[in-house]
Amino acid sequence: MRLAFIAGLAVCVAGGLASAHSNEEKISLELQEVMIPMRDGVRLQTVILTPKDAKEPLPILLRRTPYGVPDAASTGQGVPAAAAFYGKHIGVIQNLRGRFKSEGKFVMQRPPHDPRDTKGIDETTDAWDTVDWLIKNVPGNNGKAGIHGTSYDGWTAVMAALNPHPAVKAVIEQASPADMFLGDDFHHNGAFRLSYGFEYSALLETKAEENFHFLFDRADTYEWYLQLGPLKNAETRHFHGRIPTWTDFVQHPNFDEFWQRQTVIKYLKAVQVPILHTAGWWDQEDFYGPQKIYARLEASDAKRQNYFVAGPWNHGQWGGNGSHLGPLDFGMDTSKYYREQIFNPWFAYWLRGEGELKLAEATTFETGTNQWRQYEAWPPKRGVAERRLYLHPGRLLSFDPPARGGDQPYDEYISDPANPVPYRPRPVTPTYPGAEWPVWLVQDQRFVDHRPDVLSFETEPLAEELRVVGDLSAEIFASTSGSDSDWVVKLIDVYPENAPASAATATPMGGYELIIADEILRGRFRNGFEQPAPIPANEPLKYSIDLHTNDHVFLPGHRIMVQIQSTWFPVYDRNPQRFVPNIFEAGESDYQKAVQRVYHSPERASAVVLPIMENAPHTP
Ligand code: PG9
Repeated sequence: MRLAFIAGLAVCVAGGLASAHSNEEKISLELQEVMIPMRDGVRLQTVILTPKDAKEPLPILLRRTPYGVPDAASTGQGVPAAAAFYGKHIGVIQNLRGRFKSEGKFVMQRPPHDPRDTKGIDETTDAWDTVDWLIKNVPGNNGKAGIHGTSYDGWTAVMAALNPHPAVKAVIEQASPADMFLGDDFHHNGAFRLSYGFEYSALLETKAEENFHFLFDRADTYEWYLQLGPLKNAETRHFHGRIPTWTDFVQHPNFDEFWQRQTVIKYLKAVQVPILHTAGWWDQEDFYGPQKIYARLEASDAKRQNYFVAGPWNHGQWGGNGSHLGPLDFGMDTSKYYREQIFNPWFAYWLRGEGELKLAEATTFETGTNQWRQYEAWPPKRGVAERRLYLHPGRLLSFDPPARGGDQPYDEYISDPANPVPYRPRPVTPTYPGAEWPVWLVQDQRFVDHRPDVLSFETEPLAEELRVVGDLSAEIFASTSGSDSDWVVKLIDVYPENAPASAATATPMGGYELIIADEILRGRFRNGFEQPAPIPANEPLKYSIDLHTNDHVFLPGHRIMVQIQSTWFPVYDRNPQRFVPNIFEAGESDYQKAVQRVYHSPERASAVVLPIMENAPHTP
């Protein structure tokens, strides 16, 4: 979730008038709250922000959200970030059904209705009805509408794009989830995102008129979740059947019809309206979504209206200050660049007919060297060769395959659900509204690499830079003494010992271990997500793990590291390591220690597969 982020800009709303001003400009906005009727009579709470002294008809820019709309007393929560933006659009923000004063029932990621049901409603019809009403009822609009939003709001933008109202001329989705079982907020590859799933469902479903923060009675939620014990205790001790999304988690532990109906991917048949997808390399919530949605639509983009942008951001950082993330300094305000060079010109072109659209198919920020790059395809098709970086005995990594006659075919550790690897340094503060959650993916991984249940394999310092551009994966050969297991792979950039301190935060960077790509796979789903299957004990098996997409340069003197572990807590629940049909119903005694072996022999050569680009591409 990302609430208001208004950079370099103050927005005051008083007596129905909002005024947005930076040092240079002051724009007055008329704030009006209306209840817009949907086709089934349900009315949705909607705020309309109209520039006061508009000299010409303006387009409408709509955002649909479960998180609340600005009111006259607020400071303009969630209003687009650049002041210049205000004067040029009629901003509209609407609460989804059942949230705040909107009527009807809130359904978490309500799937599209059955097309045979002529009276059916969903987020696509609600967006359609809203735009229709706005175009007909808001004075001074130019008949065109754009839709945008981050995360949940980004997903509602994608849903609107499935069957857009004819007035909708352009969409920007930022970090829209694509699939809640495979890669976004609630599960990754079937592994349940415990702290996120628990806290987020409580946030939205405890009270209709509030974003509710669950009250932990411990400062360290690592400890709290550990003491919760088996997942079934969440229901008996806290939720008591009152949080529908939690009930859904419990009832749908596999990629069944429930999750398959919810995934937006299957509804994306063709590009219906120009659409731009925005992803953050260190997005802690929905990095999977925008890349998969872009890729799916790209397969049917006859008119070339589907675009991809990725920057060095956490979840929603494009709306704020993008000059650094944690200690990583990017040498420029990358978010400002995005807003001024991409977001604003996109809507100016499609909604107001201004300028030319000079956007490359893909615009990505290359981390390591800190430069924007443009590509004619994503992932790039030209100049990229796949190379395997192999695990070796002695905790080494190298592009050479493991040699015959190596002394030790595997490394081993004990994974203990009673002592899981923390995903960020303790105390693990609640997900929201803390400052730690947004930066956990860039935290120094040295806090775990000495643990006996984390295997770290490392290259020698690189003699030359290594440019990783495109899609990455891991192929890990591993065994467990249990009958179920999680496998976590992290690809890490290890800074040289003499690296200068961070220009942004003065953090010492010598030896810093920065995650570049990461993922978890729940072993029971190794053959498919619909049917879990026990793992045969002590049998080495191949696990293929998608490490998604990236644009990163490992600089000379840096090392590459791969960390492997079997717990990542409490962002992921603990795999009991004894196969049970439904982990949400596992008992205390199902949680057992397991001996894990990761192989690096010639027959079982575990590796990460990297797309290496030899020559630097074009810079905008
Ligand atoms: N990541 C959040 C979310 C999106 C969709 C469903 C559930 C959670 C969000 O930031 O909105």
